[in-house]
Amino acid sequence: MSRPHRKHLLTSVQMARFVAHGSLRMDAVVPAEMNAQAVDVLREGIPAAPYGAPLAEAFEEGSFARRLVGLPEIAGAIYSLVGPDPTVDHHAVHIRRAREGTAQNLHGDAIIDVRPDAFDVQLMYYPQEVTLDMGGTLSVPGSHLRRTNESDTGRYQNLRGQSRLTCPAGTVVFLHHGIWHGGRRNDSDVDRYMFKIRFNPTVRQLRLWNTDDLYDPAVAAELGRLFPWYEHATGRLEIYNRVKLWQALVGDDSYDPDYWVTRVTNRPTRVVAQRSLNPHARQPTAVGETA
Ligand SMILES: O=C(O)CCC(=O)C(=O)O
Repeated sequence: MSRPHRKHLLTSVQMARFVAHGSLRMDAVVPAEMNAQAVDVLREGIPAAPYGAPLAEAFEEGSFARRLVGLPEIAGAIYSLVGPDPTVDHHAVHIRRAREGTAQNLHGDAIIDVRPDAFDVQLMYYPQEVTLDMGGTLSVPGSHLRRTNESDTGRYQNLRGQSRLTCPAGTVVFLHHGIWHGGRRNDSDVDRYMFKIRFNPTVRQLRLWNTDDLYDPAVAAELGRLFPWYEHATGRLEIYNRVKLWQALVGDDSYDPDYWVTRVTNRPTRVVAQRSLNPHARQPTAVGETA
């Protein structure tokens, strides 16, 4: 995968928004002629690839999936998030059948994955317009760094601030691997299709995006965002977690706009104690004492 043109890379503010929300949405980014082919292609199925196949091997040159990930804005976002030459962890076509009668519970994909300084990205492509009654994917902004295990999250229902995706045809959403999400019940008469690809990075996720706006105050504003479902105190841990992630992404351990990380990682190593632990050793005279 060659480096996309700078104008297609994400900005620092977009990256910070991804780090805070755990997702990034690109409305109608796939052209209409591809969307028109997509449902037939997805219905037929995308050929399977072994876990961790290089992108170039997972999807044949010229195939629908390859053209999808090669669209300039999509390639730019993938590069910004996971870098060049990611591997395809797995991919799947998800169909919510018309009037199917059931919904998926909230879940995270895979197992508990608490990497504080790296992440996988899941691309979700919606070839059709998704209306509210088509059961667009439910997701919980800011849930991706919370430490819960896969389907155990299903015990939570209707969190304040959760979002149900409605979108125009050709929309792509990028999700952090940990985000809580689930397909909703499709109450419409139309089968709803979504194609998902999970990418693993093969390089350190370090300043891969367009960093021209790295010091824009909007970056800190994004990273400090609170979401309505957060508890008063535990919610602050999310800010801490995302500042740690941002520090890793920018390669600067001193970045800490609200001092949350500095405070709890403060373990100075300079020793000024003068008294020896050995009771027989001659102890130095304390300052101000007469010998
Ligand atoms: O169909 C959907 O909207 C989401 C499905 C999904 O992401 C999953 O099964 O993990």
